[in-house]
Amino acid sequence: MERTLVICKPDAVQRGLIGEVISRLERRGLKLVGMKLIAISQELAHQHYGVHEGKPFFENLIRYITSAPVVVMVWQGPGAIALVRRTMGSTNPQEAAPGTIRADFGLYIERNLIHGSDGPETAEAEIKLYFTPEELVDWERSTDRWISR
Ligand code: IDP
Ligand code: MG
Repeated sequence: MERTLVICKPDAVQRGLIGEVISRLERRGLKLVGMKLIAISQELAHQHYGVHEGKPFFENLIRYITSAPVVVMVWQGPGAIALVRRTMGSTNPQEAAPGTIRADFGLYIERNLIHGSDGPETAEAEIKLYFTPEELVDWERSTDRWISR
């Protein structure tokens, strides 16, 4: 089953929106298999966002993601990667579709509340970056038979 990394970014944590994000993903039917509150170090931030190094917003992005604690999570389900991306909305909240997390709670691209892996390779690499295998829990959910076929 597909897994994806989700981060409630510092603004989501500071604004008390952790529960809102979790609730939306839970209601969607996805299963939470890992979660922790952490402070992202400079080194981890550079590893995670290395692909954006050199872009004009890079330094600001590093400052943003390291500015306060974040909640990192792994969510599992069929097509979880794309499903989370659609639930998040476009990178720029101004362009995100109404009903998405970024549209419902965001105004600026620099404060867009949530991260979600953008493909199978990045999901695998990002999950490894934040979680050891022992920190991920493979569990049976009693509601699964009402959610899956
Ligand atoms: P994503 O988070 O929707 O996958 P990416 O293009 O991977 O978007 O960018 C990573 C993060 O970098 C964004 O979520 C946002 O926080 C920040 N970012 C991306 N583009 C810009 C920009 O043009 N200005 C400022 N920040 C940006
Ligand atoms: Mg991205």
